[in-house]
Amino acid sequence: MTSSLPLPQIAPTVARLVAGAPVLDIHTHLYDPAQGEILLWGIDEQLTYHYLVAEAFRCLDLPYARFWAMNKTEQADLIWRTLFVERAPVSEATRGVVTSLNLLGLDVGPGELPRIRRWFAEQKRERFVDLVLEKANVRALVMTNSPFDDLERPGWERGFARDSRFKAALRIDPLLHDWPQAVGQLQQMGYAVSLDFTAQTLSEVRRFLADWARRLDALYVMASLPPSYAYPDVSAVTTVIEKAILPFCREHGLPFALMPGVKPRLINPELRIGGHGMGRVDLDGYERLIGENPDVKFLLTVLSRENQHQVCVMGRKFRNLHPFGCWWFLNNPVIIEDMTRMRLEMLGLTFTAQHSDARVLDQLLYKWPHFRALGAKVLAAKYEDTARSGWPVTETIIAEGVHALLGGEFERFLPPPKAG
Ligand code: HDL
Ligand code: ZN
Repeated sequence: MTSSLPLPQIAPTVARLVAGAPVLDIHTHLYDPAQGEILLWGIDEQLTYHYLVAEAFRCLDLPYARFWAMNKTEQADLIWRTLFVERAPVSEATRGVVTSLNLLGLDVGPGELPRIRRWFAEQKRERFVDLVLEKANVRALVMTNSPFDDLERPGWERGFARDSRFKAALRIDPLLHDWPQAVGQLQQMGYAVSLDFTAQTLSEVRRFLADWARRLDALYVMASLPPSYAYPDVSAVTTVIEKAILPFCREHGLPFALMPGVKPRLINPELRIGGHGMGRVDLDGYERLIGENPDVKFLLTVLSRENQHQVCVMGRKFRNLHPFGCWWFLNNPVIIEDMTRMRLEMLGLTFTAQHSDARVLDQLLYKWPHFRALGAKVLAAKYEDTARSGWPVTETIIAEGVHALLGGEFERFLPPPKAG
């Protein structure tokens, strides 16, 4: 064991260890390179990320339809001009583009877009995947894989050689958000389901979950939920959770990842996938759901800042609950610092501090560096507090804590895989 560090050595040691720690990124919208074009990468995909589209429209009188009629390059040009040339990239998402380009060693400035595009045009996707994962120091990541996605499903049905760095998660939102639509798709996939929740329908939904969890080798089952959902109610959501998802998770030993707080209907449909809103959640129902199923493991990330303290209290009550990440509208420095410090002070090292939610591969080159700087700052303060209280803080202790927060605790939380 290394000797305890003098107080002034703690912050630099934390900074070095956080900067150098390989990350397991437990929630992304990236895809295995073998899945082809749905794995997004490159400057034009970065610039047309829905966060930036939404921010650009704040500065434009352009009719939305005119923007959507443009091709990807034209959209990216407009966003670059609007958010990077006519204004400084101060927001988290615009600053992220700068960070990622800088980490790739590219000169960044208002007039640099043509040269940046030429650099990307020379890159090969497979090599770029290795380059980004290496520079971002991401040892593995978890995708968001939906059998209900007509673009993604055929590749899984054909099968492909997996890249072991790209783990899978079974995303099943339509089962909860739009049961009639899900029934139609399940029937087309060969499952004998009907709109009524008969014993056969529920058994067939469980078979669907088992088939796809096996096909994906999924680490967990995942769904987002509206702020209005309050377990238990008389809706289809509760029936599907209680009669299909929980029995499946219990039988197959997979965690159920809950993501409450997203409004199901777009609050501005003109922005397309950038049009979602958020709301504060009544977490009391989730306390019941998690507390009444101690033999099921739950991952939880909630979209509203106002909910974060209660999530920490829930984490203290239920050992089958693993809070994770600073999700979506929370992924901003001012909130990340607050959430991470509160979690450390209430949960110790028993949570996953961040996930990238990256949709474009290049985003790993900003979401992780931005978090590492903040995480190091907060973690150093906590280890200094521990040292001031008299505990011998060593480099080994810090390295173990950093590993826990960046994927190690998630791996410890995952139940051992069950046969079959
Ligand atoms: O539901 C989710 O997983 C969210 O992360 C959405 O995909 C959202 O559009 C997003 O990309 N957030 O970062
Ligand atoms: Zn996501």
